[in-house]
Amino acid sequence: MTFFKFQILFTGLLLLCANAVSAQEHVESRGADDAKMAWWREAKFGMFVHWGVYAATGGEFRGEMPTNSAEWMMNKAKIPIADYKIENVDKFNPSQFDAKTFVGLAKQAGMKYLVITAKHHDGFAMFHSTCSPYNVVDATPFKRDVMKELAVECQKQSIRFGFYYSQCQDWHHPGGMGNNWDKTIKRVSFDEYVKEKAAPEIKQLLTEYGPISIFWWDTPRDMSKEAFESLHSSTNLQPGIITNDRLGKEHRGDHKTFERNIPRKGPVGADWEVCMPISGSWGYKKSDTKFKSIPTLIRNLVDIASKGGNYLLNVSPTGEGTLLPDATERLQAMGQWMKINSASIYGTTGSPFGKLDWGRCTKKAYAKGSTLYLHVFDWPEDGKLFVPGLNNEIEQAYLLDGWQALETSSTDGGVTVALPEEAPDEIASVVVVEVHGKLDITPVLPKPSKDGSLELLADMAYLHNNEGSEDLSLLEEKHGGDSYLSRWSDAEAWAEWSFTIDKPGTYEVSAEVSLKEKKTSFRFGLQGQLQSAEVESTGKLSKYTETSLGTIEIEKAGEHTLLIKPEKESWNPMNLKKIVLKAQ
Ligand code: FHN
Repeated sequence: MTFFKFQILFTGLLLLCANAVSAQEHVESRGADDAKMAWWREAKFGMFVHWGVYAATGGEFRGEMPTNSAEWMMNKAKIPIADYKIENVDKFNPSQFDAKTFVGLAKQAGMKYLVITAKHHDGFAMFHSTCSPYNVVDATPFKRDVMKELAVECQKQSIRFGFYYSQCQDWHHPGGMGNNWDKTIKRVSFDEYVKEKAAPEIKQLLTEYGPISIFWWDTPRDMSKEAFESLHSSTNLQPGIITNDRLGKEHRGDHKTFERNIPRKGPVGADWEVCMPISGSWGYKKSDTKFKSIPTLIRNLVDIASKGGNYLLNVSPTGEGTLLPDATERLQAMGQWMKINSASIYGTTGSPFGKLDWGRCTKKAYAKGSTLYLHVFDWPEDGKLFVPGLNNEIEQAYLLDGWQALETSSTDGGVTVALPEEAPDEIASVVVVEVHGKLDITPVLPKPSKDGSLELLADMAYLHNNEGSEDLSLLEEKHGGDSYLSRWSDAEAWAEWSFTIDKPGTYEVSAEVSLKEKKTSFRFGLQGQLQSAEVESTGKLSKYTETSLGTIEIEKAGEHTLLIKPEKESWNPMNLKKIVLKAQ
């Protein structure tokens, strides 16, 4: 064995021991439910499954393809209950469905939990409901309890199992919400729907399908206290079950949910998850070709983990009960990446750094030190990976793939890791840096350039937008365009930028914005020193102009935060690309 191979082997043995020791000391608490949430925080990556009778026609109705996601076809095409039964329910017979194969795909992808739609808005039960014959066993030619088969198989393959249940919308039951098109319905109250269907079905799901780890509510609507309590109390039937924040508007649940979009930063001190379809539609839609690329999916997983969240990636079984090749090949590719790099995802917490130009960071903090997992998307051509603001003494550094030891050096303002010429993985290569002692990191904030101007870009903002609501989003313009704050319809939502300056003084503030309406007004400035500003229309949202807002006084050098807050009475949504501060 050459010396080099011996070195790798020896380093590898050292690391195994180090990780084995440090893994027992993994210390990071988020509060009261640490014990309950422990497996979920460790898991980081789950499979979401939207499967229903809409898959029988791939979301199509009598030759037409309704808009929106396939599971919404009954609503979007205003399909009467009787016709939905004829075209979808009566045709649902996924003869190729095999729970073992299906759960195996999730496991092989590196997913540790699976959440499936037991009942979606169409009201159809994908389990043998004992309170409504409108279910997969009694009403379709398939006659099998899909939920039961998956529950058993998940247990066999050690995948945590959970249900999605649309507790308010039900386009079949006469008391359910959402069906305003079928005039044959003889309405009853919502409370009767909860009493007759939702509550008993949820109770059945939580008592007849073995250990249920997750209950995923969706599209909350106002309801009576009694209705809420009868739904919420059911979850006590599964001690330790984890629920989301979508049962009721005020109900926090155990974790926040972001949908389709990854927040710029994770909510502080909360558990949260991003759910996202692997393609465009949640349910199988035969016209849906918008499959996300393999690099996008892997980098999404890394990005979300680097912000402290979980990734619930959705797949859409077809009317035959299988996944499209586009989906299986993506899951397999994610599994290949996870086979080598899962240590940098499972059980990690969010990055201690600000924005990193070359990629993302996840970490594991221990009593005696921390392990940093540097996910390098853009491999440096000069072989030098600069980690800004890292002040700790480095115990060791190595590539996660193959354990090749790497040299590090402390340079001004951080640590440089010497990398080999070739990146181990073109999508995301993981460099592991073990540091000694409590993490000591100097935040690297934007600061003025030599000419005294400071650009605060949209993607540097922290958005206060009800944790990821669509009402204020950061959108990345494609093809090298700039990112911009958009869809700012919520006057309660606001943005802030942290920055640092060396020179106190007067700074002119301007903003690059676009606005369709006649004008809009907001307040801007440092915390506690806000002043009003007004912006005139630029004609259309795609036309930006740089507008001076006025000047602010910054009395001392160091870190500051600039805010932009809509004036509620006279706010109109504007897009914003950047704020520029210029020393006077
Ligand atoms: O309306 C549903 C939609 O069909 C899908 O189930 C998503 C998944 O999170 N939830 C609702 C839209 O927010």
